Amino acid sequence: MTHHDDQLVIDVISIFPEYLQPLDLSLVGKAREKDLVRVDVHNLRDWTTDRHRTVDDTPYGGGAGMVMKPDVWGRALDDVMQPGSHLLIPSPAGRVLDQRMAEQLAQDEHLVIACGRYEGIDSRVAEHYRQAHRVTEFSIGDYVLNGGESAALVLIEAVVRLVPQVLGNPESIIEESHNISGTLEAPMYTKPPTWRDLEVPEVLTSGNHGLIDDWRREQALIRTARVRPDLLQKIEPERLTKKQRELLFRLKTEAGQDADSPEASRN
Ligand code: JF8
Repeated sequence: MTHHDDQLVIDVISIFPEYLQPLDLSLVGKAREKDLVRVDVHNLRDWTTDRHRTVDDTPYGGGAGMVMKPDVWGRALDDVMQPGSHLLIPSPAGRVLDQRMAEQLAQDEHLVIACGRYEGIDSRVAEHYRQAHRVTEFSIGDYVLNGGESAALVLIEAVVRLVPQVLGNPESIIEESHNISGTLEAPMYTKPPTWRDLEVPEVLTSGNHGLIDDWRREQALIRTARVRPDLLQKIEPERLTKKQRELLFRLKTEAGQDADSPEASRN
């Protein structure tokens, strides 16, 4: 298959390449079939040199668990990294992945994701590649995983859906960027209009798109205040209507008082 200069290329290196099989499916799988993105998964053990294909060793300074050997990672990365490559290392100590970071990564030409296991990769690997490349340690959230593979899956899905032409339906992208007011989305409903005695909010069946738009913006703000009061502070009031700005001000005042109330974990 041919390679274009504009195509995003993602190389993933892992001792569990089978863990990345979901990348053959769904949105990412289709983007790969259409050659909108190239994703190559490599087995780190291909770069071992000993009979047992060893990738780990005991930590200097002692402690529980094992650390991944820098020499094996060095051979793998020397083969895979190109002059403009961006090296990404999943780590619980990394910068937390957010939409802004995904948007920036979607602009890159070559991402290399180094998935560690055990207690992680010898710290000199990141230090070494930082001398000639961009190196970003990233986390997908404040909880403990056993390795970087699931974080790589999350990052790849977040990035690949932003590559032009991948999301066949540009309306949903426009709708999202429309929603960079920074709120969560309003609740959504489909048919039937009554389900187990629960009704769809009447405004949504009114056909009045002005009213529907207002209602959704209001619900989005209320929901954000309830579930993610931390996001309220990041909303840009310039992007809101006068009515929304007034609601935001009220919600902020209330959130300031009980951001930790049981209400905050409801919905
Ligand atoms: C790991 C390698 C992670 N949000 C996150 N929690 N834990 C991890 C993570 C990443 C890499 C390794 N253990 C060994 C945990 C991310 N990203």
